[in-house]
Order: sequence, then C-alpha cells, then structure tokens
Amino acid sequence: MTAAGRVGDELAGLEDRFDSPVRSERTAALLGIGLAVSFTICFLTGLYSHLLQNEPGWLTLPSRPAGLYRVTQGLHVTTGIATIPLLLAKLWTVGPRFFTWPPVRSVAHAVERVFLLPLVGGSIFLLVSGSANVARWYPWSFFFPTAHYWVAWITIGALIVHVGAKMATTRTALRREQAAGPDAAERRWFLAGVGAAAAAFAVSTAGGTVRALSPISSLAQRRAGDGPQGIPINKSARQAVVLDVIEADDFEQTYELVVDGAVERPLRLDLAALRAMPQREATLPIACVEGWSASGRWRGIAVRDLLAEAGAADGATVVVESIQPRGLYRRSELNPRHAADRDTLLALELEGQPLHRDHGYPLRLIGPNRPGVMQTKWVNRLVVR
Ligand SMILES: Nc1nc2c(c(=O)[nH]1)N[C@H]1C(S)=C(S)[C@@H](COP(=O)(O)O)O[C@H]1N2
Ligand SMILES: [Mo]
Repeated sequence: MTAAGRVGDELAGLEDRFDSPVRSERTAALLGIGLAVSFTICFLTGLYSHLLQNEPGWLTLPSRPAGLYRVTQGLHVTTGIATIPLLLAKLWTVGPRFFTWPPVRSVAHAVERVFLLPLVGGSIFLLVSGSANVARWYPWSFFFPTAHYWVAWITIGALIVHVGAKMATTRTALRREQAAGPDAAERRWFLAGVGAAAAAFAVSTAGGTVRALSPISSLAQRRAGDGPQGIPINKSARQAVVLDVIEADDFEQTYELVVDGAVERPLRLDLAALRAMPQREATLPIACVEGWSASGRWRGIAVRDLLAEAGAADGATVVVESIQPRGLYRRSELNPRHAADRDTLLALELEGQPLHRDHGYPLRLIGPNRPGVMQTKWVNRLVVR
C-alpha cells in the first residue's frame, strides 16, 4: 500500500469516531494551518520584542524604521487575541481524538501524542497569560515576560514537531474531494463562524494601534486620544511614587540632570540650562508592549548632543535613570545606535506644552523604534558606558 493510501485509511478510521460532520480531518487541517500562521507571527514578533528589551552582546538592533516596533507589537497582540477562537475551535474539532482507544498505536504515534502536552498546554498558557497581561490583570507570582518567552520556545518547538507529523495527513485531507451536501455546508458555516470570531477579536483590540478602529475596539484598554496631551498613560506619577518629589515647591530650582560615567566632562544641568540648549522636535510613537500605541510631537534635547557636550566616545552605550525610586522600569539602556540617533530625545515638551507629570515631567526619554517600557519617564541621570 502506498503512504498516501495508508494515510487515507487512517483518516477513514478516525472519521468514524467523529460525532459531528464539522469535526472532520479537513476542518482540523484548515484550523491547523491558521494556527501555524498565527503562532509563527506571534513567535517572530515576540522574539523581536524580547531582543529589543534584552539585547545580547553580539547584537545591536537598529533604531529605524521609527515606527517598526509599533507595527510588530500591535501585530503580536492583535494576532494573539485573534488566535483564541481559532484554538478553541481546533480543540473542539479534535477533542474526541484526545480519548482515542488504544491511546497509542505505534512509536511514532506515541511520540506525536507526547508532544501534544507542550503544544496544547503551551498554547493555552501563552494565550491566557498574554490576554491577562494586556488586560493588566496579574493573578500570578511569576515574571510574565520571562515565562511567556520561554513557554513560547517550548510551544514553537512542539508546533514544529506537530506540523512535521501532520504534514501528510493535512495534505491528503485538503486534496481529497469534498463531498457536496449538508455536511460540507455545515463545515463551511462552522469555519466561516470561526473566521468571523477571529476577525471580531482582532478588531476588538486593534484599536489600540489603529486609530480608525478605536471606536469599535471594545477590548483595547488604551486608545490614541485618551489621556493628557492626547496620549494614554501607562504608569502615573503617583503610581511610580515620584509625585512628592516633582510637586515639591523647590523642585523647579533644585532639579538637575546628571550626565556621567565614561565621559571627559561630567554635566549637571538644571532646567534653565536644559531649556537653553538647542531643541529638536520629532513625531514618535509610544508603543507599549501591551499592544497600544499613540503618536505624539515631542520636543527636547537630542541625547547625542548631550553626549557630544560631555565628551563621550563614539559608540557609547547609555543607561537612562529615573527619579522613580524603585521598579524595573526606572531605568533603560540605549544601545549605540539608539544613543546616536538624531531623534532619540530627552523631551521637555509634548504637543507644544511642558510634559504632563504623568508623561514624565520634567524630562523623559523618547526615541524611535523602542518598546514603551524603554521610554523612561522622570529622567534625572545618564550614565555613559
Ligand atoms: N520611570 C518610568 N518610566 C516609564 C514607565 C515606568 O513605569 N517608570 N513605564 C513605561 C511604559 S510600560 C510605557 S508604555 C511608557 C508609557 O508612557 P506614557 O505613560 O507617557 O504614555 O512609559 C514607560 N516609561
Ligand atoms: Mo508599556
């Protein structure tokens, strides 16, 4: 018997056990292709986000195009949310097969089944933890980015094994002529419904990135246009515990930006000195890892001008620190390409006005192609390395 013939027999045998005509090999194959595509998009965009935030020594990611991260992270979150109905439909379609008897038919079948645990478990973990994070609900004690990242590797590995194991079955299922009639029609309606649900889920969150969709985006937790100066707030000055400092009576007089580390001339610049420096304007987005993004017109001092004034060597890495006393996001790093970009600014103004306290008054980092968590607010120190 040919390989295709064997697969065909196996299909016929399996299909006998399905209780609904919708639970066919063809439905499973089509949903599987959809899931393979969506998981690949999520994996690649997630990997990019991870590398930007945890750059290994051998890599210096570019600061351009300025809006790239906005697109990749919007795609990551939107695709992930749209995957929820796809995964539910797939699990429902193949559900009876988790309980086939005998549970294992051959060594190959056993291996294939063992990989279902990390595949299904990992997929569910990624979608649940990702959605919870976007909804800003943290019911767990692990550090979300690390867990999400490592489970993604496990899941994508299991997915590659699964795709390899199912390639022949999928091909046969898709090539086989579809019997016309009520079953085929029912199948088409089911798939159309799943597609519509995925589209609805995508639209419900894409408004965090695509302004035109914002009015109908019920799940988008931040929207362009919301918040002071037209940009949503992630963490407020009160939440970051900087309010007492920046609202103190003598703050305007006592605030200083320090530039030190590997420089020839360490700098201490008060607000008057900062305002007297050449200012640069750039339109750049805040692109949060949680998927929302909003573009603003920022004005301030180019980091590279400060580095030149302090006499930093070319190719310097810069650590940007905040007045904020505690927390992971009180500092971020500018790799040499970001530090040297003419539009990487320490902004004093947004939309022609001094920064709102929640946007990082008096001074915040804003640069092209950076995750929101790396756009440090309430900056008071640059350490050059
Ligand atoms: N010091 C400090 N800067 C910070 C944060 C923070 O918690 N502390 N949050 C970051 C995150 S996650 C985002 S998305 C942006 C949001 O900037 P915005 O509140 O001005 O929109 O600020 C970033 N800068
Ligand atoms: Mo963020």
